[in-house]
This record gives sequence, structure tokens and C-alpha cells, in this order.
Amino acid sequence: MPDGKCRVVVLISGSGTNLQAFLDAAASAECDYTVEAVISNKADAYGLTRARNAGVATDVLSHREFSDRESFDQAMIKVIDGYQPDLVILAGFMRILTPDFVRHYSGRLLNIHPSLLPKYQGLHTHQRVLDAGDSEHGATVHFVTEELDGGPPVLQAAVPIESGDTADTLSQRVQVQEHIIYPLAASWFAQGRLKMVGDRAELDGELLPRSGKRLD
Ligand code: NHR
Ligand code: GAR
Repeated sequence: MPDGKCRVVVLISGSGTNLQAFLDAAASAECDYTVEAVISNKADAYGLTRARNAGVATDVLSHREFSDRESFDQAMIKVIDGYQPDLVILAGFMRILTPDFVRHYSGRLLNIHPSLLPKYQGLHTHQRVLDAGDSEHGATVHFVTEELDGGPPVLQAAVPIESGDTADTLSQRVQVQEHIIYPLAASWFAQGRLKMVGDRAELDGELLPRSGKRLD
């Protein structure tokens, strides 16, 4: 990054609407990052089509072709590092990553999780929020550490829960926010303003709250 733009590699497993938000942002000349490659563990992920349409390199690495998580992750590291990324983005990437992988990219690995962390770590967050009768929900961008969904939060946005919401309507409302906060957090990183310091995120030299900065 000292010279030129921040090089981003995006990992996906599915439809890639968050990936699309990055591709759209990176298409602007003022953007501080470039999407160098999109890597999927699923050959039929629609996000691969989004990448090809944007002229971005793609790779598919199926976890099914590896005997264990360690060998899959080591193969991923080889492919990812071929693009010399400054930042690696998980965008609906659905495989838990090994400690070795996470350490290799420590401080330059971000995820977006569909809940107001630290609430609702893990899967099926929208249904769990409805079952609990909460009045708000949201999404959180966080640095990835060995602790699943437990790395330092950076930025979160909340949405109200409305009567009649289903997991589907709620997930659509949350995704609108995801597409705003994720490219924003990446641009902070690309500008050198966002860092992981120990178990906290730091923006412009100041520690962020333990649940990250809240976008209103
Ligand atoms: N890896 C580490 N080490 N730490 C995190 O915080 C991670 C991670 C890998 C992915 C995304 C995460 C989410 O935002 C993420 C964060 C998948 C699972 C999961 O259980 C859990 C959390 C997340 C993503 N995956 C199953 C597995 O066995 C497979 C599920 C499937 O294929 O549908 O890997 O929620
Ligand atoms: C996003 O809503 C993201 O928060 C969530 O998957 C969706 C991916 O959508 N991530 C997880 O649930 C991780 N376990 P996308 O492929 O359209 O960006």
C-alpha cells in the first residue's frame, strides 16, 4: 500500500451481493482499493459471475477435494498470496478457517457477520433474533481471529424489526446495511486509518468501542 492502491482479495461461497458492493465501489477512480481476485469454495457461486462480469480474476478451490481443513486452508493461502493482497475480505464465505490461516492474515482479514456482535455469533442469526423477540438487528464488520465471530468489531449498523418480519425480510433489510458498512470499513483500512491492535480495532489512532463504531 505504501505505493498505490490497497490490493483486496475477496472470498465467497454464494450469491456475492457484498462482493458486488465492493466491485461497484472499486469501479470508481477515487476508490482506495482494487479487487484483485475473487475466490470461491463453490464452483456454482453466483458471485463468480459477478467477478467475471467486472473483469476480475477468479479461482475455485473446492473444500471437498481436500482431506482436512488444514490442507484446504494451506492451498487457499497459496492461491490468495499469488495476488499479493494487503487485505482479505470474507463476503459470505462459509468455511471456518484454521488458526494457521487466520494467523497468516492477522490484522488484514475482515468478515461481515449478520448480527449486532457480540450478540448471535454463529449461523441462522435472523431466525434466532426473531425467536428471541428482539426489537433490533443488524450487521457487524469485524477483524477475523481464531475465535469464530469473536474478532474485534469495527463497524456496525442496526435495523428495526417490524411486525410480520420473517428471516427473509429481515435478511434483506440487514443486507442493505451490509452493502454500506463493508466497503466503508475497507476504505478506512485502505487509507491506513483502521488497524487491529491486540484484541481491539483502532480508527485514526483511537480504540473503537468493544462492539465497534455504530453507523447511524
Ligand atoms: N474463521 C475463523 N477462524 N474465524 C471467524 O470469525 C470466521 C471464520 C470463517 C468464516 C464467517 C462466519 C459468519 O460470519 C467466518 C468467520 C461459517 C460458519 C460455519 O459454521 C461459521 C461462521 C461463519 C461462516 N461453517 C460450516 C463449517 O463447517 C459450514 C457451513 C456451510 O457450509 O454452510 O465450516 O457467520
Ligand atoms: C451476508 O448477509 C453475510 O452477512 C452472511 O451471508 C450473506 C452473504 O451474502 N454471512 C454469513 O452468514 C456468514 N456465516 P452475499 O453472498 O450476497 O454477500
